[in-house]
Amino acid sequence: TQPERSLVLVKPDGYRRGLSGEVLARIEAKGYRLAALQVVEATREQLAAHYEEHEGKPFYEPLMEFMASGPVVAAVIEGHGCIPGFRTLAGATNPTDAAPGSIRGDLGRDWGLKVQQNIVHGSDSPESAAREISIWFPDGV
Ligand code: YYY
Ligand code: MG
Repeated sequence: TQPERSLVLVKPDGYRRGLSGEVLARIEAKGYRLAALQVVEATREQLAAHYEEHEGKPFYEPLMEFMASGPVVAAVIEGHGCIPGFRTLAGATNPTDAAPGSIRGDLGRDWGLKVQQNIVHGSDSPESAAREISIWFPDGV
């Protein structure tokens, strides 16, 4: 297989809770390389581009509001299989369902809100990864 890159976000809940280091440590412990890293407050435009596939869904507006509620850590990670590999590290979207050992399973929970606050985002395909990396790192990696 070819080495590949994925876009990872530590979402505002993870950042606020001081879990950025824990997430990055798990990525590095897995063996993926950090190719780019920044703390950033997302603009509405960035978030709209990032979540364009979800526009119109019931959780879209709460998701946008949540993602704009504070800084995120944006990272580009690199390694063979890192796109599906990070999805496995992250665990299921709903932290209640996420397996122990995963980031969402170990560190997340249901807070009774309109949107899942599930600590991390990871690209779901090579196409999404390329698109998302250009949104968060417009000057290149
Ligand atoms: O890729 P992943 O983050 O695991 O889930 P998506 O289906 O792409 O949804 C993006 C984001 O939206 C999810 O991380 C939380 C939120 N969300 C939600 O709050 N409720 C849902 N039923 C589905 C998604
Ligand atoms: Mg997704």
